[in-house]
Amino acid sequence: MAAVGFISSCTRPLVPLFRPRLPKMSPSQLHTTAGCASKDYYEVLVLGGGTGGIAMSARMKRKVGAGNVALVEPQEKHYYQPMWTLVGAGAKQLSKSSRATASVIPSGVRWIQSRVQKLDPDKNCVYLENNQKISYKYLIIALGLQLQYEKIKGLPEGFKYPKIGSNYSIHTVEKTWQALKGFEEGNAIFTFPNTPVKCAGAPQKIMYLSEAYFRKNGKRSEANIMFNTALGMIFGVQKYADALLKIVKSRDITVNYRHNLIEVRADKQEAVFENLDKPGTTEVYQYEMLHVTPPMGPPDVLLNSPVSDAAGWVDLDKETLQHTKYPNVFGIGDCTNLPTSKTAAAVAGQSGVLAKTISSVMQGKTPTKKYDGYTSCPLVTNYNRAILAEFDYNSQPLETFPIDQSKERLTSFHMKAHMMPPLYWHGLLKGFWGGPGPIRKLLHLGLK
Ligand code: FAD
Ligand code: UQ1
Repeated sequence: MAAVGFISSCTRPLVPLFRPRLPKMSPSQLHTTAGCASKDYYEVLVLGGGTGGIAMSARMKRKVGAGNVALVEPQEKHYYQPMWTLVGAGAKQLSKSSRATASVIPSGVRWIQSRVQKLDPDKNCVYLENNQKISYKYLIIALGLQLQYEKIKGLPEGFKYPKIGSNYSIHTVEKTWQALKGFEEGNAIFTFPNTPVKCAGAPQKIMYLSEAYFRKNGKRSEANIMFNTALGMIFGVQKYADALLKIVKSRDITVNYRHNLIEVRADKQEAVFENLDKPGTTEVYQYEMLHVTPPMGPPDVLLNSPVSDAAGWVDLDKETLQHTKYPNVFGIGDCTNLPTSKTAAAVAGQSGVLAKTISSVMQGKTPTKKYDGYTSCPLVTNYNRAILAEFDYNSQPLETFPIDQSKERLTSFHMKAHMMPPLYWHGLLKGFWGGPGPIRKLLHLGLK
């Protein structure tokens, strides 16, 4: 729990004239609250220390200076989630995907290690655990989304059994690799739920990797591979959907559309799907391997919150990322209702625009910079190939490189597996990477 002091109202408290001299601290200690003088008002308060929260803390610290930005995040570790696709396929180690939260919080940004319980934007404050109140001038909400395994009957307890895994959670991603390695013969089933998800390509990336693994290990003829998706299409952008449909056909993968996982009987290795086109009808599939993509939704704290829309997502202007009702409130990433695909690449594009929006608001100007919905999904299709999907709010391709990115390429795989992690840790999280827009413009100079 953070040792941040209490004030009785949400108005700005007096700054103490004297603070005790603090002993020299290591970088990680600098971010802990223990032993540090505490405040309960910040010029910028950031909720959530994932991709968007850390990136925006770094940008805001540069803007308003050390000591004026605080970040609320309960977890000791920060994860580079995009690596989990490769962890589930046995190509990377889980330990390589994490760093101590203290080490990714920019110096000069105060880490309040707690959980937001309530937002009160009419009074410019939030409440944390133990009813601790923190006030702000500007608020950035970056709370991510919530995994809802419990919405599937038999989960999460079914993960105690073998043959089932899920790349979406730190607790289950290594089980995917166990299931893949232990595959003997039968159905290998990959699911996609009936809710918005983060990285909408990830549910099928692990399927292509599994197919390649079976081929490499002489198991392919024993495997009946199925993509059971609640959606009615394989991917939301026509250009990449066409490429993926060719791949599933050539690799003899069955796609069952409008099939929504509702129950797992892990003791019997059975998965139950509802057919969304025939309400009330269910189909039971025996599995030898099951990869579950769970239903997802907004974090509990946002449900019925004044900052959220009816579904619970933070309600933003889709171009400026400013809140539709509270002009000093902003949002970024998976917790928002921005109508684009939820990815770290989208967070990168949003972070550059949001920094400009906040700058304008701070100067009393109308924000002019516009987010175009940029998002990207490197669709890994093999242990050395990927399709690099990049697109905008209109589901139109917005490709960085002047080549056909819908082709499976070694270069796209290298970019995903080897270039993205350093770009994430040293560019995006430090507030220097706002997406590939400038590179795209440069590479397309002179092209139509
Ligand atoms: P997060 O990074 O999830 O951060 C949310 C933070 O809020 C967390 O740290 C959480 O602890 C904190 N929090 C939650 N509730 C509270 C609370 N009440 N109080 C305080 N803090 C709270 N993206 C890509 O661009 N490319 C990819 O290839 C890619 N692949 C992916 C593969 C997988 C398997 C997964 C799981 C994700 C992938 N993504 C990919 C998606 C990407 O990781 C996310 O979209 C991105 O991390 C979202 O950032 P965020 O800041 O919105 O949320
Ligand atoms: C990206 O910017 C990003 O965030 C750092 C990702 O998340 C890890 C991505 O997966 C991708 C593809 C991008 C976009 C970057 C380029 C160079 C196309």
